[in-house]
Amino acid sequence: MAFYAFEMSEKYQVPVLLRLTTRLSHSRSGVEVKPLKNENELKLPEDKRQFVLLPAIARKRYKMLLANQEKFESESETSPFNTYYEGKDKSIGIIACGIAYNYLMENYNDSPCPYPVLKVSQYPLPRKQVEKISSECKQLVILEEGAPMIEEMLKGYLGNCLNIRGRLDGTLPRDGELNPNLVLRALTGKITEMKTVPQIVAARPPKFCNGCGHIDAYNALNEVMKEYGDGHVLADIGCYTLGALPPFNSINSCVDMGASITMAKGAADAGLFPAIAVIGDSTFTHSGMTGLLDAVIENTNMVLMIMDNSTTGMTGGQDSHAVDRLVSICEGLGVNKDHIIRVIPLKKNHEEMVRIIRQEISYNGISVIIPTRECMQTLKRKTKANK
Ligand SMILES: Cc1ncc(C[n+]2csc(CCOP(=O)(O)OP(=O)(O)O)c2C)c(N)n1
Ligand code: SF4
Repeated sequence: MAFYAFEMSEKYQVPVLLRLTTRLSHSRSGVEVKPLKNENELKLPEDKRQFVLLPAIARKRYKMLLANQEKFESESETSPFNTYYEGKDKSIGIIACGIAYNYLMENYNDSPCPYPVLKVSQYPLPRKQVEKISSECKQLVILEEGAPMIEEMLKGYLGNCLNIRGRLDGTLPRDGELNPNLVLRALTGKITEMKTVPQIVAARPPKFCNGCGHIDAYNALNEVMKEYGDGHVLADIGCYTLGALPPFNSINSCVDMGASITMAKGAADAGLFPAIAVIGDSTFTHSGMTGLLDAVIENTNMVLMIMDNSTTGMTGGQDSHAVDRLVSICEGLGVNKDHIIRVIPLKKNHEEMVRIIRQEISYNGISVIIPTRECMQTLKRKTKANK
């Protein structure tokens, strides 16, 4: 679908979004790989103002986008990703999209699905096929992950004249992920045979790896924060977010990449003391640096901890731009050299870390503490490769 999306994008000169839902993003399976295409030759846009989205130009581009809607719709009608299955039992018609289609079909492993099914994986909705299923069937059940986008759209397509069931009328839960059991209950009103989750995929709550440096950094921070109570530590997304869970309960926020620093700054501006920001090394170079510049310029009274494990741990250990650069980046942004302090998060250094965190909290200005120790997983992989 990614190949196809790029082709559509080139053909119509529009961005095409590939929409992934939670379970798909967190699944593994074999995939069929197409031969790679050669990269397009470098070519500047013919329309020199294509990417100059000043209001007057943007208004024209929007007209072009609207003019293309009919073409997009006819692409959807003939798309290989939108298919119509002619089931015999017309009491229900099913519109299923993405992974919800798999959940549906898991219920019909042994026998074909008795109902007509329109599988939608390309948008806008294929209008003719939607009209076909809605005119053929007494009611429609809409199966879609996430927000009930199709269900809401159908009200516009078909008006309220048709019996449409899905997340909006409670046939399916309004939030949360779907699964084959919920789908079966939506169709039959009951779960005849509960599908159980095989042991091998049983839930495993996330936790730090043994020996992770984040553990030692949080132990030190927790000891200091006992004196101040909850609500002072604004954090970010990465392995260190696991510090939100017991037994640590060290952090009080995780909103989006970089938000720790700007939220801590806002909290400090509003009078919170101490205000502590906790961010990973990769997240810092991705989108934390601008917030730090702001804090430097306004000499905000806060402590920033950059958890440097020399990698992007949470997403599988990709290289981090921050490696060997954190101190010079902070200096470059204007943090006072005396208040950029590296510590090694190890049990034996606990007292020293506690002392430094206390000392920097008592400094009236912006301090950066950098607990630095390599992620256990990348270290293991490197050691193995060296052997
Ligand atoms: C905008 C955005 N892009 C990508 C991600 C995926 N993501 C989750 S955590 C993370 C970075 C984690 O690396 P780091 O900050 O170094 O912390 P670590 O996991 O190594 O402790 C990324 C890229 C995201 N959450 N948001
Ligand atoms: S992957 Fe690395 S950073 Fe993440 S918990 Fe494990 S040791 Fe810590």
